[in-house]
Amino acid sequence: MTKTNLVLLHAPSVYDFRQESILYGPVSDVVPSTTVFEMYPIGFTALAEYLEQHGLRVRIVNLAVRMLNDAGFDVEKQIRRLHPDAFGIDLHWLPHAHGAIEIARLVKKHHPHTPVIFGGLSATYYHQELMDYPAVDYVIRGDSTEEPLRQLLRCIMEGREPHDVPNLTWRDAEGNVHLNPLTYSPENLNHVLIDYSYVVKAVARYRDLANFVPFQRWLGYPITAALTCRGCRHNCLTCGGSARAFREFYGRARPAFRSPEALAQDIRNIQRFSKGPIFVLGDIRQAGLDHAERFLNAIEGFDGQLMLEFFGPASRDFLQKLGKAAPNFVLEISPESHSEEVRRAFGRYYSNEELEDTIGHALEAGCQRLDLFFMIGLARQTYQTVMETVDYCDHLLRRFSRRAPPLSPPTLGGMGGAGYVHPFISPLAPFLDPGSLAFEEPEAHGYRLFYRSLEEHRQALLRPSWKYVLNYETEWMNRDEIVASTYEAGLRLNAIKARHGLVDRQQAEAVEKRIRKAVRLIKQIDDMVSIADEKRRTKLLRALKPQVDAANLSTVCDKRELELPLGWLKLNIPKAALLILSNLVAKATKGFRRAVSKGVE
Ligand code: B12
Ligand code: SF4
Repeated sequence: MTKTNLVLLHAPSVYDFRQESILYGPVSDVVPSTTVFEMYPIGFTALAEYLEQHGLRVRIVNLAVRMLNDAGFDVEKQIRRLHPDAFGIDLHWLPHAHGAIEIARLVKKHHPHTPVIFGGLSATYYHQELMDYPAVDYVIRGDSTEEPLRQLLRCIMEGREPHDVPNLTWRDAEGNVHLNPLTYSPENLNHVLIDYSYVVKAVARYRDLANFVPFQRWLGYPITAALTCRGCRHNCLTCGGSARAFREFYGRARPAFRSPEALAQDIRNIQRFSKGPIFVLGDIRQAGLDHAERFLNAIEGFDGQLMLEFFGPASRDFLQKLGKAAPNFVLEISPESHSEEVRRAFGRYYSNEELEDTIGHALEAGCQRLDLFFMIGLARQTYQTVMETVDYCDHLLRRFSRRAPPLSPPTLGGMGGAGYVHPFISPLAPFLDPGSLAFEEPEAHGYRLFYRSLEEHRQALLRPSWKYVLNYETEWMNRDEIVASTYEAGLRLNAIKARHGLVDRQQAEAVEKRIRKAVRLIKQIDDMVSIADEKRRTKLLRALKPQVDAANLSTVCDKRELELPLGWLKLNIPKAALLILSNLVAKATKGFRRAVSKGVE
């Protein structure tokens, strides 16, 4: 078999979460991942596809998902078996600060001479500090690393020093650290392919599905994502992916958009192998209404489930056009708070009236379901305002009680079938994003930070409960209040959802039981933390592990509430096989054509 040039490893948030007793809390309740954050960055597939098109061999190994799925999975054995020219590890999300660095150490333990490359938004932010860890050799900065990574791999394979590789932070043989300029930041997103065709090919090539699965429940709920852009136009207060953060830390002056036609093609390509919902990441209106309408024209007639996120209200006219183009559409909006004052302080400038108009227009346009996300830990938000947000959810559920038309294809599986509006509330956790306005100027925005450096965050991830992991508190709520209001809001919203038939009685009872258990555990852990004798403290915390593990998943809501009902056929294996075959044929014909043209020469 041809040698693999690069292995991309995705680490769990905490290594080894299977041994540690940590009450992670509701940190991942509203994303598909568990608290291990086992989902790898969408960029893994773009990087792999790009490098393969340039003649390099790449393999993805999702260590986090393997560890989750198999308690006996031997990470070191897996790492020992791999022999690429280089390893790449993502530190995209800061919650991987512990796992990513530990995995780098293990790689160096078993392959001391193989380079370790880090990348992702958090790696970019902390690139200089990462050089203090001997297991990390290179950091490629920025949001578009396909081409710099290709150049670096060539240097590694040819034994050259990478002085000219853009965006690279590296250590030379004498131990000197070099910061190459952050100059590579493509204007648009048309140089990469983000349709998972690499994954489909690689699964067949390596006969290995287990390492490519993006998150634990994916085979049962194969949701995929299509990326509209890198960067953002907005400046939400707590977001490390804001326009300002991209400008100051990731080398991007303005967002890079994928052309609407290419985006529509990505979605159609995904539909060839997956019948699951496709989540279009980033508001399609960000590049302007013309751009959005070109997308609607290009996607016209799409019959799959398309989930779109709107960063703010939309007009009746636009929603009607959307409903016509993609009749099975689902929307996600994050008003963050019912309070217009809190929402404004966050950086979202619209009223509840505009929000409710949008909800109504969307329903009228045939929207199948509308998810609303509210957050806890915001500027100007008090315990009382959090509870009022929950009351507002009740109001919305009463106002929009009309059932959405049934989803097609047939509604089987999933949990979120009933109802139209689905509200969720969860804490800003575990970390306030580095690079966000609130992180960079905490006092000016009413935030107080507990940790700033990468090392502080790495260590914080080992604290026994999410209250101690949180890297911030606000002028309006301290850590205890953030935790308490989260659980109280969770209990109240759960009861409201049960009353409106969004969750059945059994499920609501299970959620309530889990929340009450988590509240008891938080208190017990607080008592243990104050024990001075470290040995005794550790022993008591370890004894709590079975209970902690049971309380860790889906705390303030059931994760399956996020899911749309699906038909029986979720992954279209015959079509995926056909896709692989057509790729192989295309490759062979290309080789044949090259040979023929060489012969002609
Ligand atoms: C889309 C998105 C998601 C999607 C992720 C889809 C996916 N699989 O990637 C979903 C909704 C699932 C999600 C979840 C989360 N997200 Co998010 N997300 C975003 C968003 C809106 C866009 C990200 C994006 O544009 N990616 C595209 C580019 C930038 O990344 P990429 O293509 O994947 O990778 C490129 C580079 O990063 C780099 N790279 C990445 N990995 C590697 C590895 C190597 C070796 C190399 C060389 C390069 C490299 O190269 C790639 C291609 O060139 C940003 C906000 C923003 N505007 O950026 C937040 C953002 C990235 N998310 C964030 C957070 C905190 C989270 C969560 C932790 C939230 C939570 N508590 O649940 C989870 C983590 C989920 C998990 N891992 O399990 C923060 C991260 C801040 C930080 N520094 O930690 C951001 C900045 C803002 C925010 N608060 O939402 N997110
Ligand atoms: S939270 Fe705000 S700034 Fe961040 S990606 Fe979303 S819209 Fe952009």
